[in-house]
Amino acid sequence: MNNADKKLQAIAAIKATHLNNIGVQCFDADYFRSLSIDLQNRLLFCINSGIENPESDMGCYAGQPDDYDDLSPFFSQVISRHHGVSESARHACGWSTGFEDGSDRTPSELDLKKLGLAPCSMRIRVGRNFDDLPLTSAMNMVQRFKLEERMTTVFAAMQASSAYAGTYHSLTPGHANTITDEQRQGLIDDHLLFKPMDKDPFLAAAGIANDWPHGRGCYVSFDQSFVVWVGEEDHLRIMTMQTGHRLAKLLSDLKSFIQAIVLYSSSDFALSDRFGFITTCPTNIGTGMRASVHLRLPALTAGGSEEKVKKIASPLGLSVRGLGGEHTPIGYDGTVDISPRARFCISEEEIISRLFAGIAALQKAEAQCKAGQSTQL
Ligand code: ADP
Ligand code: DAR
Repeated sequence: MNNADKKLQAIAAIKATHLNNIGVQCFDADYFRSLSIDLQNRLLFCINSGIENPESDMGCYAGQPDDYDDLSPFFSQVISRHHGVSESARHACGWSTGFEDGSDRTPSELDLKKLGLAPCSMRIRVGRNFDDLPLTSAMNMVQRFKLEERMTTVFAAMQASSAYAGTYHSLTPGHANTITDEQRQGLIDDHLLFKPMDKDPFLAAAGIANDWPHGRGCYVSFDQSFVVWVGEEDHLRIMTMQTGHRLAKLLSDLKSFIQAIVLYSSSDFALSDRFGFITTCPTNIGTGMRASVHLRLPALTAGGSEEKVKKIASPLGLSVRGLGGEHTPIGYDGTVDISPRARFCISEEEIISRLFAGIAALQKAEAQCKAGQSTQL
């Protein structure tokens, strides 16, 4: 039995037992057999993480920027299942690379002070990938060094900007900007750098953690408001993190920061007419945007569990993560990471509007819980 047959056998077994594994569930053997050998290999590459980790939710990652379009019968099903859209859905890309339309649709309000909140830790990030390199799952060491070198040049150009001037911290051994383990841990504790990737079974099986930690690092502006991750799950995670109330300002600041990066880098981001901004994981396709606020909900998290928050948040289209992000525990004081789940077939402006509405609803539920009332939203 050849390698492909073994994989097909494994897929059939997982399909029968793991109904939540979207990548495996959307794999169709007849479609697979209709493909060229090259596309068959690319499709098997994409679902390898779901095969090696049957308990996956998404169960697949793209390997090449063109995978979504070249394997669209598969990926349109995956996207439909995860994002709750039709298989023919197309993402209208408002924030195209050059922001050609120049329009600013940022909602003017969305001030968290109106909800009676103390200054909050707010963060908006987007995943972006260059269109002239494989995605992080399929890069080799040379390509990872090429990505880091490209961004080192961009970060050097940024020193001329008072808003974005900062420091690049490399995880690459021997890099001019390489940092110590203590410095790395400090950046992680401050939420400025991603967790080690080599121990994540999903990322390891997908190839995303290959060559760890070579070609990885993070850029942090001197005021720590603007951050770029290099070589994590996407080529770039571009983000702004600020403590305050004004969500709309964060969105506007991020848009300007992305524009500066586009200006300084002589390469284009991978962008599909149908799927929007290309990301390694289909959960981020479209806008690539996650907008989050750290919210203290001591009544709803009494006993240290976020289950009650999730029960309220899920119907509101909100994800609940821990203090350290995905797959981490909530804060000892009941702080949780709240963000809209939607990334695809939604505008960036609508994402922060949903975040604001979600926080308002959770604040109301917290007050009801604190007063001993049942949470009625
Ligand atoms: P991503 O948001 O990039 O998908 P994670 O959920 O793992 O990845 O979060 C990455 C890091 O960003 C974690 O350290 C997490 O604590 C931090 N983070 C996310 N949202 C906020 C926020 N609103 N304020 C401060 N840190 C945040
Ligand atoms: N754990 C993987 C990926 C889920 C989405 N999270 C990302 N992309 N960080 C799964 O397939 O469940």
